[in-house]
Amino acid sequence: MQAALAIMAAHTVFSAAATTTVHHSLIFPTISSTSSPSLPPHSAFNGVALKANLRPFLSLSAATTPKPLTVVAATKKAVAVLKGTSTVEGVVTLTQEDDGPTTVSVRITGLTPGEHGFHLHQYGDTTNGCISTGPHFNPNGLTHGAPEDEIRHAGDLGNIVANAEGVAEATVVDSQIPLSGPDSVVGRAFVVHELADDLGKGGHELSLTTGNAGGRLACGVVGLTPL
Ligand SMILES: [Cu+2]
Ligand SMILES: [Zn+2]
Repeated sequence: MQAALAIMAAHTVFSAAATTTVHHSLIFPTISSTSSPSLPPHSAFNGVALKANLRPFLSLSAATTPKPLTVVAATKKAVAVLKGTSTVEGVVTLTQEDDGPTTVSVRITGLTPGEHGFHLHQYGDTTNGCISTGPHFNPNGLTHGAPEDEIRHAGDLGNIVANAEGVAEATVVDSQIPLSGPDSVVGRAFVVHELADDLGKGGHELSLTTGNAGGRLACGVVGLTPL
């Protein structure tokens, strides 16, 4: 406490010299009521109050930094509910053990029989329908490909196949779509397309960006779910 007061006092001098503090007194109007009579008058003290408030916050976040590193070794689970403007809809669940591959279980109904491109797109933003989910999730800046290709978007999960009833069920295991870390797909979106994804090999002008998979039938944002 003595040390903290000493630091505050030190900042008092600095702040009083360096800043005008009209805004501070508006932001922290209650702080000055706790001021000790020995501290300088309002304008200088309120500058200190701002810094004194920031310091504990910063040291708190520094103290908690190691914690996520230990929590990483665990099962993670997420889900996406896909909807669109048509009757196409579905549910996608994702599970990942530790830093292993992610298992994606897909069930989508209302499709035309046959292949449909299936991707993770960059944004979990559906404010303008599936269009606002942006391009394929591509953290490494590569061109479009098949899931088994070395050169692919992380979001390239290939095709799912609908049966005669329009139901597509699949289980995909992929190592480029983790549920935590800098390339986490939580908060991004799955999209199922009108047409087959040509996996970058169709020779169409869109083959190397979208696989020429046509319109976006349904999409859903990936969110965390209980284990
Ligand atoms: Cu797509
Ligand atoms: Zn792609």
